[in-house]
Amino acid sequence: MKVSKTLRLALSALIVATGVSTATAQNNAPTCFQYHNPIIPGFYPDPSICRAGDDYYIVNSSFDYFPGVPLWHSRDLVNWEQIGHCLTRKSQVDLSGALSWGGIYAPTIRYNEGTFYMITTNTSHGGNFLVHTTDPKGEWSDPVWLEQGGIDPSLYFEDGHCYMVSNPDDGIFLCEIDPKTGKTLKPSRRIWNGTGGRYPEGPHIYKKDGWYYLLISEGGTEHAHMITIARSRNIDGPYTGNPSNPILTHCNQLGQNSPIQGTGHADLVEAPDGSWWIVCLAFRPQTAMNHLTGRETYLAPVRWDTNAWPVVNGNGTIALDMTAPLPVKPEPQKDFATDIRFSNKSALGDEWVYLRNPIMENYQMTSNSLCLNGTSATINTAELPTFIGRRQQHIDFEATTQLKLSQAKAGDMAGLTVFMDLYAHYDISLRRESDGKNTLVVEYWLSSIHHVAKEITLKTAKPYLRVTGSRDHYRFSYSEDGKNFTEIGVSDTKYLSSETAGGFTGIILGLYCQSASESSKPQAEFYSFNYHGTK
Ligand code: 6LW
Repeated sequence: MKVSKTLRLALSALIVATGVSTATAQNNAPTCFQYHNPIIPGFYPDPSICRAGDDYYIVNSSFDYFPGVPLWHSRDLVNWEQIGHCLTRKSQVDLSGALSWGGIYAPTIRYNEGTFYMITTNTSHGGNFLVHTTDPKGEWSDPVWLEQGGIDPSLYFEDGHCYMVSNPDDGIFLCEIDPKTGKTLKPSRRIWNGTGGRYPEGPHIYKKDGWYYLLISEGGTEHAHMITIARSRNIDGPYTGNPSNPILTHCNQLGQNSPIQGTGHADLVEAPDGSWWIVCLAFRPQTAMNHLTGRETYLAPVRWDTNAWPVVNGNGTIALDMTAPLPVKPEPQKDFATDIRFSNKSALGDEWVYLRNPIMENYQMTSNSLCLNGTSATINTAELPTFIGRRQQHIDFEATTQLKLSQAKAGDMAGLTVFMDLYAHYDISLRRESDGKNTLVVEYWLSSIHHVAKEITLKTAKPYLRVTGSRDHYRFSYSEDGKNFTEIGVSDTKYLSSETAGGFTGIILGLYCQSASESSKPQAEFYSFNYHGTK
């Protein structure tokens, strides 16, 4: 066939525009790019993804932290910028008394006819609900409460109908709802029990080429986690499982030596170029089988086999370093650092979270500090302590702050905590003594065990406190000048791990202030906070 010069030029322009190189276009293979997993490191579990035009959005569960449900945006699937949270008001998210097993569980985000929906469960107060907005960067609606129980609710929209799936009674149930009122329009019915793995959960429905696909997780969110899928020609079923299930797991021989474990709780998205992608959670064991950075968000390519079943990353496992035919050339991935000199001219980034519903008057930005007002609610309680932190997102990291404690009475404290939950945290803090002096204290709280590792009297009123994390240890040091640091404590990471401490969260590096008595109102001025990690 003779191809005119104009047509050849037009073809090469099209090839460039679609990101397919001339060399690979000839053999029909798309261009591959490298990226690094996790795409969102740190405690950002239960990812759900949707696309609106060229924009992708991810949400994660948030448990007892506020605001609830981190919301991320990307245009290339691998670089994610947090654009806020879906649940920013107590009327949307009551976390009173919530622990790290409670609060907000797995959310789903969907986009339908100009509106974004986020559906989730408040396991501590009220159960399943959804919120909606036309502007995901703005405020989301008040909750629309739903009747079907279970956890991990998801939505599927088709032809003016809105369907909800979740997992009451150890099975996947489907109903039709009115998303504006929450009323059930067609009663709940069981549509699949999974392949027999425990905890069938995390369901999502998709439609492709006349099939309804039902993707779920089984095995529980620990090492036996896996993704399975079933399909039906009818949304009500009957659903038939994929003979090749599970389509993603690391609990088999292929995954047993991977630095990534617990792959599960996934969601699929189709890119504008017709390629399919899966986001899932997984964790990185760092000291023996223990992990501390929480369950994180990973990305892998999906292709559809000749029998119309999805295949994840070729063999059903994922890797830290990935090469995949991303729909667009990605920007270099960012390193998730925080460098802040607190002042009322500097806004706190979206990485900062509070425990439960914060008492906002206890957090004030001054001209040169973030001033925390301590109360008698300590970080060892399920009350509302004065606590603000950001996630540990790397196994190797360093976090440094500088602070001053004032208006304090004997026993009042403020400092930096490596916080898994109220029962498991390591703290480096200032404690006011009855003679008015400050003692620098390193202490380890592990359930019924409380160990004071070091107490030293300081000359400076404004010390720098530092924690350095590595696979096996957290090291605590301080400095009087911000340059020369002296190590004063080291403890094992494993005792704070999810495997030992439990809960669904990961380590948060928290700044806190608390009083030893009702009558005392200490203030801690934090001047700066720096967090850097390498992997
Ligand atoms: C979540 C469930 C799960 O709701 O753990 O890993 C639960 N999957 O689907 C809490 O994250």
